[in-house]
Amino acid sequence: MSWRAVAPGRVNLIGEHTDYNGLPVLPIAIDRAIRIDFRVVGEATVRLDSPMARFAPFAFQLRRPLEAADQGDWSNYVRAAARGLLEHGVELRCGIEGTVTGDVPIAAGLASSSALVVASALALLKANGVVETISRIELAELMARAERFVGLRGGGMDQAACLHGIAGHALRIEFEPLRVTPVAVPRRWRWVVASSLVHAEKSAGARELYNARARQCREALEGVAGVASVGAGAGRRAEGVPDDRREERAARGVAATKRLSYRDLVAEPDLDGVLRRAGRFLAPGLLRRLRHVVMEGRRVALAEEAVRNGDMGRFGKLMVRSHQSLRDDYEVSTTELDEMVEVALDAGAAGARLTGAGFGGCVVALCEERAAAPVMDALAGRFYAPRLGGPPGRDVMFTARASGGGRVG
Ligand code: NG1
Repeated sequence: MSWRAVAPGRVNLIGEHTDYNGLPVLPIAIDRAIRIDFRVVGEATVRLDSPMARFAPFAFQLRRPLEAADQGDWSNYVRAAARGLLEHGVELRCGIEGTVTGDVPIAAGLASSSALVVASALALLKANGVVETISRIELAELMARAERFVGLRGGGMDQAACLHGIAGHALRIEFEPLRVTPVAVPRRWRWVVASSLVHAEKSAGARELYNARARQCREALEGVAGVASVGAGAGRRAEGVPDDRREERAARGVAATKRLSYRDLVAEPDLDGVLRRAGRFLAPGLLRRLRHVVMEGRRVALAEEAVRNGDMGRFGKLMVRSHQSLRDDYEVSTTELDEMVEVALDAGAAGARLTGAGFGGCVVALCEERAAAPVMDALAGRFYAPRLGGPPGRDVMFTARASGGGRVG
């Protein structure tokens, strides 16, 4: 008897590089997925292959400690899922044998890696008859932790989106604790996804750039703890600590008494004031990282409100601001991504931005139904034709539909 585990990729609509800072994101799960067709085997072994030449067949034992293969080896995503389950105490007595296929573009910021991790976990749970023993939220959290085994200090957006997708809905995902709230997207809007043709391999080059951003965010938060009034409770100044004293403490790197979080900062009524004061102590690069994260956190809330009000024009404007901030403050955009955003907006998109971690990958453009074709034509003519010498394939540019989450059966 054979089974199939399916896990979708995702397109993040807004809320970029906020998840690992404990702030919400707003992605959709898409109608492109990683699939594992498998049969259950009586021994605790995983044996998988793929029709794609770059993915060599592999096998490993479901036994602790489960060692990683070489960096960049695709089996590491499957090993990560298995290791996550084993370390959680799931008994994996049976293994799987099968084939991995899929149509989520790889290294494109569309969470193909998390889709493979989640599909692997679903297959292993099914093989051992324990799918129902673990909730989707629990599995999303577990797989987010497990994927870090591959090296990216990522947040939990991708695994949660992959497991909680709902057709026609964006997903507001909050962290600590993980919570997913569906938000219906008005029907006549389309999400055009277009690749910059630059791969951002998170298991290789882009990994260090990504992890460095996460580190800088932590440093920036520590640096600002002394100048934010929010350490003593959102919206209030720390009582009994005069401004100059607090600034002096910050200058010496002394953290405020309560540990400050990005969530505190986003809730701060005088955020401009905090950022101004932070500018006196933080290195300019760290200030820019901090500013992106907190302003992006605010944009997610505004964007959600816009969708709920059916005001997609406003949503589009927030996407544009998000892109500018990722370009100027977070410095994860590329000239290709910037150019594509310009072309899409010029051709009538209501909004456009890079999606995923950046350093290459894709843009997502929000288009009214009738604007989708002109936007795609403009990207084909102005961006792809000079680079590809012809029209882009379906792997390079497509419209993404908000779709259902991972499943096995
Ligand atoms: P992509 O671009 O799909 O690798 C990464 C992280 C997300 C999130 C985004 C940036 C992983 C698996 N994915 O996504 O958690 O931080 O970057 O918003 O770590």
